Amino acid sequence: MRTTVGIIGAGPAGLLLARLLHNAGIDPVVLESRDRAYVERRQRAGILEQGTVDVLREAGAGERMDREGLRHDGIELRFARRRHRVDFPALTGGRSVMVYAQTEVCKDLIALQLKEGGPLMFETEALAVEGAETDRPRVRFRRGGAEEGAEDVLECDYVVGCDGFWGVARSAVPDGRTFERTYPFGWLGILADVAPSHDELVYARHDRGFALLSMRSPSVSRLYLQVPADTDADSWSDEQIWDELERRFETDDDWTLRRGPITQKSVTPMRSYVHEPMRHGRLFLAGDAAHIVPPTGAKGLNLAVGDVVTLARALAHRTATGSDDLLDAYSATCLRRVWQAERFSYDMTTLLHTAPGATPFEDRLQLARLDRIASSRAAETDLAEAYTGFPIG
Ligand code: RFL
Ligand code: PHB
Repeated sequence: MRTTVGIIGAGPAGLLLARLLHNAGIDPVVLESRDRAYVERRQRAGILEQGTVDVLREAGAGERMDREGLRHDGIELRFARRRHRVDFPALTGGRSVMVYAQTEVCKDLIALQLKEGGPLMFETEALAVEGAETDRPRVRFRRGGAEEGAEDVLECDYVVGCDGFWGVARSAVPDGRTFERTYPFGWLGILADVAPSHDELVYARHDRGFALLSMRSPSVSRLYLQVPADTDADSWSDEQIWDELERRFETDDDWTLRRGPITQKSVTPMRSYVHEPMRHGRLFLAGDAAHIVPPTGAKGLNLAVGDVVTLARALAHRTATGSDDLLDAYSATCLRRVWQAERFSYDMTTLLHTAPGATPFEDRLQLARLDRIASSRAAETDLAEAYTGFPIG
């Protein structure tokens, strides 16, 4: 098999890159190890930055998002039984975010790809990227489905690793440097068939740990609880989860938490990770394959979008002009934005979570940082600008 661009992974990064390249007249081949149903159901991100919304619209993938997505003009910070709303448009010159689940973004992009784009091969696992330093890089892969077990090679002009944190592409970038931090806690996340208890997201700092109220639709809530890193989700009963959420969201006014049947439950570990550079020869890394942020800043999917927009532009530029300038700048261009998101995600995480062994002094500093955001327009603006998104490119 031969193609111009071989993309490993059909998460948001790989799928959007395929769409952007298709629109630029380049039809890549996408290899995905899982089946379609799995990719479309994997519960993950919920928040799209303004820039991500704009990119999806321009790519012709925003129709259902504009119909079903929920525009949010702010978030609430909750601490010391107080509530503070951060008003995004007022602080950022009109910017907002969209609540539209990653599962839905992927469904929309898969439908478009199958209808209009090049090959998207599910149940096809990339085994290795070879020859990245040559002008004919190759992806060795194994097919599933009817041709189960058959090995094949995809010859490419360029290979893009969009295969997430556990993929194979990153290992083909030698001499890279990694920067990493793990956290001693994770998130227990639930989906529940109940109307959200608030019309915007609520980020709560509590002595017992962090809690987040989010949503998937006007009738489905998504909620998270900070738990120790090695927690088994099944060790929490539904009633224990609701009781704990209720405690952590408690306020001095008459706000109440609505309960409903829990339909999904899982624990997500927290990690900060960056691999530099994001390129080796004709192999490029994008999205979680190159970097991970803890979910507190809602940045992971949005970073993946920034990477592939930058890469699609560079590949289109190369095709149109023969110049490698933008491809050569790819890694440095992306990393600048990546580190801003790393910083913000780290700040939000340490602002809102209780670290095991934190001293009373550190607890007070955390409350002082929150109080500063609630009382200084400058501090609040910094949060609003970062949350609604850093510019791409
Ligand atoms: P993905 O989504 O992991 O997709 C990688 C794809 O590659 C496939 N794959 C392979 N295919 C072929 N051969 C191989 N050898 C392969 N190895 C892997 C995988 O099956 C998969 O389909 O990476 P991508 O595209 O870079 O997208 C990144 C985002 O998924 C991720 O950053 C976000 O989900 C992070 N995230 C959030 N991001 C946000 O912007 N806003 C949020 O509100 C937000 N909330 C979250 C999150 C992530 C969470 N979890 C579970 C980690 C909340 C949670 C709980
Ligand atoms: C979500 O809805 O899944 C979500 C929202 C905001 C975050 C993380 C996850 O910061």
